[in-house]
Amino acid sequence: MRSETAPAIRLEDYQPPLYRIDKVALNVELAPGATRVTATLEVSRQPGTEAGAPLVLDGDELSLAGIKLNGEALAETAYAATADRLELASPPADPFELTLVTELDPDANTKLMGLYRSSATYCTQCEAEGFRRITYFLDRPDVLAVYTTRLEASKKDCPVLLANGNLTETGDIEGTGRHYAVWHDPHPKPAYLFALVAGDLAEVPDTFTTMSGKEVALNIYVEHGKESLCDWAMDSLKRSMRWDEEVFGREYDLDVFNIVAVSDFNMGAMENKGLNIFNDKYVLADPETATDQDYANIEAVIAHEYFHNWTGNRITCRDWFQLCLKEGLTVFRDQEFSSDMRSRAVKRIADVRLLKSHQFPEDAGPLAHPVRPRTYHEINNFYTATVYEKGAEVVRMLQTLLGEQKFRAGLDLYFDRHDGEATTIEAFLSCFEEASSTDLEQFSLWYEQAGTPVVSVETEYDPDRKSFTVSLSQEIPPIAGQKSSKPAVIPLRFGLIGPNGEDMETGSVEGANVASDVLVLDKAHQDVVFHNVAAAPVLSLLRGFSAPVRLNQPLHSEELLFQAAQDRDPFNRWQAVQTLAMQDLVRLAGLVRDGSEGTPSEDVIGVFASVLGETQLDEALRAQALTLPSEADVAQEIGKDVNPDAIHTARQMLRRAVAARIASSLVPFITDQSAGGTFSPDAKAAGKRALANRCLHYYAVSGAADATDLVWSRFASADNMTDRLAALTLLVHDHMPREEEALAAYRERHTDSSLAMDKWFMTQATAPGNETLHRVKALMSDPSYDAGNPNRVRSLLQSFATGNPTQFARMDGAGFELIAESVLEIDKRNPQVASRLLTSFRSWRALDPQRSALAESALLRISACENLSRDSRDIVDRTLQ
Ligand code: 0A1
Ligand code: ZN
Repeated sequence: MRSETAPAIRLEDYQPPLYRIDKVALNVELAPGATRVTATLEVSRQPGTEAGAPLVLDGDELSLAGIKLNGEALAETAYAATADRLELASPPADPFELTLVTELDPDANTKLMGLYRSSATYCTQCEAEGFRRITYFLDRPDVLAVYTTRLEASKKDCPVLLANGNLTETGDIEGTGRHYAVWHDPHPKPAYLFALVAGDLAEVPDTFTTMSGKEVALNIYVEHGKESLCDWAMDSLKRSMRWDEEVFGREYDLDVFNIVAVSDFNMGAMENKGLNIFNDKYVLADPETATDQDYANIEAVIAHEYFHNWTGNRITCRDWFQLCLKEGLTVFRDQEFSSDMRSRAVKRIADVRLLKSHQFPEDAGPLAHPVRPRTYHEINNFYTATVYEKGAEVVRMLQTLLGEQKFRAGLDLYFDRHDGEATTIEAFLSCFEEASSTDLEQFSLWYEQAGTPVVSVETEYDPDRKSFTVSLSQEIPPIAGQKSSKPAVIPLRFGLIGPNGEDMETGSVEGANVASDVLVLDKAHQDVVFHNVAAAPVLSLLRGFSAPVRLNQPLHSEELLFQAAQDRDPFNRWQAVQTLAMQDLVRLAGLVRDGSEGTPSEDVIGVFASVLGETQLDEALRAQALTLPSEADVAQEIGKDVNPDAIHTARQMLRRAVAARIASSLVPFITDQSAGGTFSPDAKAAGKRALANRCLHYYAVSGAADATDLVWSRFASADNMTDRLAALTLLVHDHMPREEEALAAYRERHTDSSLAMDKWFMTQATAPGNETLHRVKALMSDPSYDAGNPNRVRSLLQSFATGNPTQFARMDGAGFELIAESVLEIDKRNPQVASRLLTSFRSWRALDPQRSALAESALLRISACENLSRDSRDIVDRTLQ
């Protein structure tokens, strides 16, 4: 029997809860195999609820071992309990106390939702609907309760007992070898923010004094022996706490802030109140095992989870449709934090790269959905790039449209007005409307409409009138479930670059609302006329990527070359270089596909060569500019009939041509970095490494006689993971002579670090070439691989499916088959990891007919499977629709 699609949950059906639960007292008696949870709930009717209305609590794979009402055992006829539901047919009219006992087996919980064990540590994951796997509850974000949690466990196995809030009591249970701890969290919270941890962990302590002088104890808990890997995470935490005070006036509100790193975790991290639980990948770092990218990610994720304390925890979501209320806003906040810690331009480029490579394809394919979806079957599948990254772009546009001051005033009003509430996007936007006296009704379409708007631009300069006309139009291409769309409010940051490279002053402007350097496009078509423009300008539009749109602006290569050299907006300089490269890659890929000859454009090669010498730009920016669009980016630009092999060949051609042109200038950049000195993870030092490694990359590709020696020596002598991994990737991806030797040496060196071994798996899984598929299959039986650990699965299989376009979409269908089989296998134990892997098929319809037929048959195989999880059923159904 085919597994059934779960019923659709719709935003329009939202009803407030009939009952409230004001207090929760949990007593969790932890023991391997059998953990007993006693939950005492203070329940009362919501105003308007009829006396005796049934109380229906959520459960998931639960078994009820006891139930009492106001301390008295309840007759069997008074309730009905199944694994996923507990109903009291007619509860008392007055507030009452309901005591529930459930028995759990955390060791058998392979879904990593609810209470489970990672290595020997007990931990929880309750977002989105994991609390109902611990006890029966009104498991929805608009039921806010004050929690007191008593934990009890073997003192030897679990010396550390943690839960949300402040520690109020500890003690031994005489003669049993067991002990307990009681934690009280005074802040009412939804169940998805509940957490507990128990285990034998090392504590890394520190303190932070808040802006009002309160001392907060900070602790990071990790496996013993990993204490020295927590310095960067702790430093990032303290900087996040200070920054949120200085930039947004937000102070921390408990006596302790605990972070626990676990090695088995479905997502990146979780913002549980006062007890953040992290995938260890976003905590542990030292130069030996972490790249500069890892350091940047740790800084960003630590900040993200901490910032949730206000945007998510103090003010939470009314229902899961409002997920972007906390996620979009918190991503915006962590992006701003990283921009302040590092180079703003480089951070913006990295964020836009991520948006274009992850969110744009999502928005153009079968899994497209609005930033605030209107319907879902499985909420776990909506922790997407659209909700997170596009959600952050929408907040950024709000800031651009209102200006920084009014934006801040709106946010202050939001914090004041909604503190302690579970609220909505409408309430959020109202605060900005009021604080800025702006009507945001049309703006709110950004939350309602899926798809990426295409903004088309034509310009005309009239030398007699000295006027410059910009004709703009916007349209969202039709996507599944959305045939038509309304014009959005699109802030376009711009400049008119004059012949001398400076931005020109202009006279009056007609046809659009223009405030300083932002032009607002809010109609389907708009002609904007600039008067008193002294000479024909180059229009630099969408500076800083001021809106998440695709820009269709037909600039000649001379104009792009001019922009690449002159634009005072670093983002658009970078963008101009990318656009030039992209145009050439699309042209070359077309020629290769048709079996024709072609050579890369001299102009494009020239522009890359000139970037290297732009010493006034910082190294990180030059490294970004020297990076060609990825194969996936080119595939997206081509959009249909995609042939990944042709794209790969085209990209290799351009890469080699650039390398040949700049080879003779590269060595000083490469060796400059080997000079050594103490390692620092700061942005400046990381930028230098990035540029050096980019140069090493081109040197290796140039085929210079000593290229292998240079790459090998970088690999062998590197004193940090960034350099070592960059060299390893070149040796493996370009199949250089010492490839195997390097892989063996790396393995030998890092065999004890699973995070470093993830990079070893990923490097091999993303190597182009036919033999990769066999290698990936062999690696699945490697002793260091563990199919039950989400990080390992992501490093080997997810990176193969998303980072190796030619091999995933092999012409024999074996790449799709491997992923389909793996999805089916993983789905049995961990549906969330399986369904995420399955999303790698999302662009299958854009492939050429032969490949898309192969992808479809792999998808149909998955779809035909009996007992598919709700998570994977939802994704496969939508992908095939
Ligand atoms: N809220 C967390 C991420 C998270 C989301 C979903 C999860 O399970 C379905 C787990 C964690 C964050 O934004 O960091
Ligand atoms: Zn988040």
